[in-house]
Amino acid sequence: MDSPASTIAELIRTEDDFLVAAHANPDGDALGSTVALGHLLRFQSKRFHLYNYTGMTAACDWLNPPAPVHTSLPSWKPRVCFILDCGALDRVGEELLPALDACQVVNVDHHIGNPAFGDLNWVDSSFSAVGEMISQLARELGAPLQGDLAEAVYLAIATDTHFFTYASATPRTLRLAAEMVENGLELGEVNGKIRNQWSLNRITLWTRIMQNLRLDFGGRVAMAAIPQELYRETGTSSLDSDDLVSFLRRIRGVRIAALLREDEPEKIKFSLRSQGADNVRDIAALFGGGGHKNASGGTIWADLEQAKEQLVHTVGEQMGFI
Ligand SMILES: [Mn+2]
Repeated sequence: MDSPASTIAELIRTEDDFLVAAHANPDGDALGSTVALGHLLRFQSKRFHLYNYTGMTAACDWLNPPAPVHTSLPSWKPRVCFILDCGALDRVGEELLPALDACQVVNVDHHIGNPAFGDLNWVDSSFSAVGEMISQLARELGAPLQGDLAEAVYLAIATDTHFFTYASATPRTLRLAAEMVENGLELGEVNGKIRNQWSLNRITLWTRIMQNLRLDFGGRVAMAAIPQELYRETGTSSLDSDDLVSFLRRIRGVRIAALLREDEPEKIKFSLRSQGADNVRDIAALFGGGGHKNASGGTIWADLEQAKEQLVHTVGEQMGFI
């Protein structure tokens, strides 16, 4: 049987008029894989439209996409729509959803629990990032992993593995990175472009959050919370608290790190991080959430204080700390 990568590569060769979308409020993998796939479609001389509901982020404005990443749909009708890095279809945003009926949907994702919403589904949680999956399409299509394509793939894998510190970075991921470095990717330069993007406002936000973090169960659980007004007060957005939950894990002895974010007064988003055998996906699932074994999240419908108590209690119970 053909591998999913060869099936999709064949679709790219034989079809035309592609739309490429990833989840709104894109992270490095969403943008990196969108841009990388764009390079492959350019390489194949196809008509394509790169799309993101909320658009490119300022932190990634150094990327060189083959065409702009639009926040609106094309004037022409796409025949094939790639949906990248979306564990659930609604993450692409409400604008694209109605347009998908008219095209062939190709779902490329690495989230456990992806419901295979595409006409063609390549869902494989063994990949560190969707960008790593796109690199396999590049191989199938004979596109060299170098230059702007390599930078986009590297952005995806480096950010989703937190610079190769998560167990999701496999030998295959590291070989891919090594190959791109052999092909001329400048690690010092590209890591600087990815990492050195903080604003002073972001530092202020992190300082304010850290002042109120709490440790429970003898320091095995670290938890921080972000009230809605804190973003306003510090001139930041939720993108500025992106990696904070991983940072909490750096406290010695912490096994589970939790971050809660008040989106609306009774709508609290939470993220959990762990390491090794400590499974936070199962904990998130108890709240209707999902994700990966060591990185998960979900929503708690309660006020911020109640949500904190519910989450810390559930974590303690599931981990056997109580
Ligand atoms: Mn991803």
